[in-house]
Amino acid sequence: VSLQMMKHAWDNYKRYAWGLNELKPISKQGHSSNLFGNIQGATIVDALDTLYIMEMKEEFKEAKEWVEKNLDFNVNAEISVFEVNIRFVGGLLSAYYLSGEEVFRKKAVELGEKLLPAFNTPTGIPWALLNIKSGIGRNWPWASGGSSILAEFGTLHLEFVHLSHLSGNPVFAEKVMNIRKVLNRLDKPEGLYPNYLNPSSGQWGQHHVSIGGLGDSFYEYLLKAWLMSDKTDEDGKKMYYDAVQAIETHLIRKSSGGLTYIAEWKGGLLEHKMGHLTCFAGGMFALGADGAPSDKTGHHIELGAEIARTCHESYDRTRMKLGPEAFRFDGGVEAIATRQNEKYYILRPEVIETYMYMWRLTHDPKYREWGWEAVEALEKHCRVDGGYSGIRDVYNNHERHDDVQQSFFLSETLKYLYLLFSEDDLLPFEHWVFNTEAHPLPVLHKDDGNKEENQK
Ligand code: DMJ
Repeated sequence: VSLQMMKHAWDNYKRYAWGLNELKPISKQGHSSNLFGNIQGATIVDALDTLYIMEMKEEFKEAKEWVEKNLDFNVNAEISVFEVNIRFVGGLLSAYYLSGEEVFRKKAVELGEKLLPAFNTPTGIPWALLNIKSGIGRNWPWASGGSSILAEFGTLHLEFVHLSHLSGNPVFAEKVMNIRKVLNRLDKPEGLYPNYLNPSSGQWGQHHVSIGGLGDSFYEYLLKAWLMSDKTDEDGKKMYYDAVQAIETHLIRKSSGGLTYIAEWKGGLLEHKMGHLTCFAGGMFALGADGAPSDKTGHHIELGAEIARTCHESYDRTRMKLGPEAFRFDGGVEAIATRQNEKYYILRPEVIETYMYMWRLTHDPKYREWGWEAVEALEKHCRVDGGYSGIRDVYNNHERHDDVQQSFFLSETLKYLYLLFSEDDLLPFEHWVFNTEAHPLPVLHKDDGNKEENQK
């Protein structure tokens, strides 16, 4: 089924928005997001590995040809370093590792080089935004006193380690190792990492902590850096398990109805709200169970299972059986969005992602059942003639579509669904880690460097 869904999403993108970043499936035209500046083709690059994995050979071939001829980074564009890294660098790296086609390696390294000026700050903590022509960077104007964002500068590690590996140029890995160093020198309030860090002063901004937006994939990349290093990156390991400990103590709570959730922390006060983005953490906790002290393994799996259950409830308690952007545990509600501007669903993957991890790690059939419920809801409410669209209010009887087919729907949501219903030996966890945009990257074994050398 996810293959049919992919075909519908891809064919319509191809028909109405080919070469542009994303598709507007209702108005049947291209959608451009300023996150990618003038870099074009986000959907193509994000979808490459999904096409490959699903064995959509024709489509993969036409996507590759587009990359060869048209993917161009010599543009005057201000881009989000984080978004371009996870979608474009990550997408190109995976396409290279899966297919072995040199063009993807070349483009990934070329783009990586374009991103390097973002690290020209007094501390080496990169800017959020970068003009890839002039090399001038800056931060989001709304981010606490000129701060960089934890989930942005903390989500470069996996890709940059691979860029060094594939280019033979150590500079990429050095840049991300330095981020670690800066973080390790800082005092952390209650052992927690605030979402904001000023790249000039090297001091934290506001003490807001989140495992959802602004924080999320920083934690994910600590764990995955350790896994991707064939479990040799002890620093990454320690930082991850220490962080989880602090998160459990200060952010994880149980509702009176028995649902475990992860709240947001604002200078010591809890906001009892959990984002859809935060739901990825169920899969993360379960994936990290193995490396936890042996008396804690079961506990980390259990935590993953509880987060999966809570997130499933957030879907089940809506009219459309699709989860809202954020749900609350206060004012008499549990796992329900109470604010109008938190009731939308934009084809995000995190809940299905967690089902996929939980399925692989426990084989409890309920995760496939829950995944199937999501498929049915997507088909019923998000599928339109011209592709798939997000929904403005999942509690409403009638769909009001937002008219965007997000590129992560093809790279993540559909890929995780496909994996949920595939055998475990398709991209096994021993050999692959998924970047935060679901692009698989191989685990690097100690002798990998030599092997590459031998092949040359
Ligand atoms: C994706 O780009 C990535 O999963 C990122 O980590 C968070 N936001 C979207 C999907 O919701």
